[in-house]
Amino acid sequence: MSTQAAKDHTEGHKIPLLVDDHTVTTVRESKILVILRGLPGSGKTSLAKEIEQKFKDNSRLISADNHNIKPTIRPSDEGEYSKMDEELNTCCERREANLVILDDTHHDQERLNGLFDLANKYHFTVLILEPKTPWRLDCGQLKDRNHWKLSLEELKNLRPTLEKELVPLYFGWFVMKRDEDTLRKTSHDFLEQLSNFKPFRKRLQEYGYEDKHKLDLLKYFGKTPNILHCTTKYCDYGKVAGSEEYAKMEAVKKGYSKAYILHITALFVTPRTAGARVELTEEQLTLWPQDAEKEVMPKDTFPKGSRAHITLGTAADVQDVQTGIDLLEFIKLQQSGGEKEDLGEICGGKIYYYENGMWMLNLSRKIEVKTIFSGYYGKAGVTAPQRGGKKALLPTCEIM
Ligand code: 2AM
Repeated sequence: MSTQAAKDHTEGHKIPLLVDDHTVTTVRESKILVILRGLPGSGKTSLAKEIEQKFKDNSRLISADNHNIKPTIRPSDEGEYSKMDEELNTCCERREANLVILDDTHHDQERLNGLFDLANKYHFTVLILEPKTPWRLDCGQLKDRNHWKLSLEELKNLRPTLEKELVPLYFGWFVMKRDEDTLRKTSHDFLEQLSNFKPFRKRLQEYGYEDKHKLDLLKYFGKTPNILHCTTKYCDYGKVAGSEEYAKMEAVKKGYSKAYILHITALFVTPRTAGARVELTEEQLTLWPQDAEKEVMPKDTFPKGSRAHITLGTAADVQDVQTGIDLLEFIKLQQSGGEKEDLGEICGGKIYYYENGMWMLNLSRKIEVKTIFSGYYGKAGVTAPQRGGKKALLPTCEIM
């Protein structure tokens, strides 16, 4: 790449992953799969190398060029990715790097789906990055720049698959590995203590159990998201109204790949869901959709960001989206000044009973979790079984 070209795609277009110190530190402690996407000659390789250099101690760059895979529109031949995939799988499985960078055109949705599955399997957060070079979609210029010597026609055939932005299933803040483990333990301990809490055992009817019996909340909330996250916008790959507009928002473009610290102020449990209430900062609120609250409770009025939460677990047959609705129910009760019972302290906070099996633990100290703002591109409904059982990793509720 010429000096001018390098300048063009770096100056003014630096992504948080490369220039934001907090992001750089967070990424070093995380598991991230960077998928570079774009036409041949658009500047992917330079960007890939720049990222690799920045994180040189714990990154691995895997390039389709190095495996001699020519980017074309034809269905990829069975074996052509086998060596590259072997390298990728080994790298993830053996934890050879915590930042894996894939340099390929990534124009084929089937290929991408396989990569999203792999990211899920190994618990990597995905970042899809595209070079910002002015010529990235200019086939006339790309013809002279791509080292595969693809013709104008071949490039024009590839272009439609790459000019449209990939809209994820949802955008959100993804909790980084270490904090995720701690948050899961905190949730585990809270659910365990609440299961044994006398006032809770006295009010089990809302959960469909006889009062005074023991209900194991860890089993009850048997489903938990594969990667803990706070959804900002559910897009269903662009099918949801307003999702393309959201993806194009300046704040979203700027915030993508950036690290944020989320503040958790409370944990809550209802007969349907278990969740963590998130208090958003001014900066974080710029990523919050205007209609996020109205979308699920059109008749009520809430301060922006009221629905912000992390789903910790859901009961059988309950969708994750219910957690945010349950949180808004709590806030509605708080707004109307309704009765709530103060039942003392457990798990580093004050526990309150509202009504209809709704419990909230207001934490005396906010929990801070490190996150990266990105999208979830894989299949819908990927959840993991609750890591429950007898063996709590921490003896009591530990608040970070
Ligand atoms: P959550 O954010 O409450 O956990 C995929 O379904 C993800 O998108 C889940 O994490 C889910 O809930 C979130 N989500 C937000 N709004 C949704 C909607 N309207 N339909 C489905 N899922 C939604």
